[in-house]
Amino acid sequence: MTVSNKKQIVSRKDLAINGALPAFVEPLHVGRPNIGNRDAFLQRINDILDRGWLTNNGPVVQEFEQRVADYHSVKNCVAMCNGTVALEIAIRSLGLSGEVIVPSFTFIATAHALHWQAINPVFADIDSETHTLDPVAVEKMITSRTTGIIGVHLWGRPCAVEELQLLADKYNLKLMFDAAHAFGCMYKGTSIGAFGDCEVLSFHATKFFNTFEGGAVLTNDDELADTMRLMRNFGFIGMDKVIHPGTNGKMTEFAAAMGLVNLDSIDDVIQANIRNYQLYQEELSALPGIRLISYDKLERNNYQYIVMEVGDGCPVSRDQIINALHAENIRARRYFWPGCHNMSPYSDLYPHAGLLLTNTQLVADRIVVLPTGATINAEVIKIIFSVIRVLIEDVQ
Ligand code: T4K
Repeated sequence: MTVSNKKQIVSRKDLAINGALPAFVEPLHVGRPNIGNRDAFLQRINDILDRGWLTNNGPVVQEFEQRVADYHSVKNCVAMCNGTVALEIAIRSLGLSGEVIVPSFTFIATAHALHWQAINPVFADIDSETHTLDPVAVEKMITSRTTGIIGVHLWGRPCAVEELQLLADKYNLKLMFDAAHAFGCMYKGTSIGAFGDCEVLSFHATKFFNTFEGGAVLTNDDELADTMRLMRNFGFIGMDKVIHPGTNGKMTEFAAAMGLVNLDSIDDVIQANIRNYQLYQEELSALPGIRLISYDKLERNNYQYIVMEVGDGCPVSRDQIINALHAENIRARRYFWPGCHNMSPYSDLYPHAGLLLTNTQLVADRIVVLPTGATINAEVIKIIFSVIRVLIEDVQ
């Protein structure tokens, strides 16, 4: 099945001339949604409207949960209204309290999901190669108040899951993963969803796989899944009986319909992302001090993030590159600069956290995330690189 994204990029002949370089008429974004077959989606929406069952664990959500669980070879998928609420519910269902160790180099939702529940996120440093939690740094941050660890599979690259599990076992801690970027990704042949006590997906519009807004918790623990199902529906069991504290974390039937349609075109999206990654890689060889992060070719990955590191050997800074790209309407991003520890409220709560986050600071200052997805092609990638090349040549 083909991916029917609205064509966003105009062809080169339509590009306006801005100095020596063609500029994009429409902004070229990171995070353009991958949208599956439109007719199939509209058919599903009509069916939902005819049925008159819009939310509250309807048949489409149930079908969606089964398909996502099967895709990840995991026993339970508990669908939620977004990834942040899924994180909050997972954290609460595991009984986390006191301090929980997380990376600072992540989207702010990872830390906020803890702070929102009066739990202190304790930031541990990352490995500068993998960009995920460094288990040695994690161990140094464990105190008597620590109850858990949340690893983040950043860019879809799995954390050091085995080492983190050893630490969790050694110190009797819960271990969960923020797998917001890691839909369908694998580690040593095992799909995301099977690691730790549970793993949390995000289906936000900008993600590899989207349901407009949405999220889910994957777990092989049936009891935990049952608790989360209660918690996402106010703790209701039956019509009049509440047996657990809860909130409203439910996914709508419309969101699930979007997800089911997008699942059908997921292989096309991966192929487009891999093709783009390879094209970016080819262009990159000409540029000094710049490299793309790598993905393990032996493992399934969604290649949703084209992450460029601007190293010391590059004659221009990361921010000069970002500014040059933005001037050409290419909206590259500095995800996840400047790190959660430098954002409110954490910069006030832990003003000295940066002292122990050397790699986090180093990596956060180096990253440029470039556009990818089905709307990007070889011509666009060449233009993006010519913007960077011209900038570098200008200073050399
Ligand atoms: N954990 C991690 C590690 C995460 O990365 C995230 C979310 C979460 C947890 C929380 O999951 P959710 O609660 O969101 O399900 C975006 C997303 O809002 C956020 O979901 C995502 N991470 C984060 C990495 O990126 P922004 O601030 O970059 O969003 P925004 O509005 O600037 O959109 C980015 C670009 O995407 C825009 O330049 C244009 C494009 N776009 C965006 C939307 C919403 C579209 O083309 N169409 C759209 O509908 O945060």
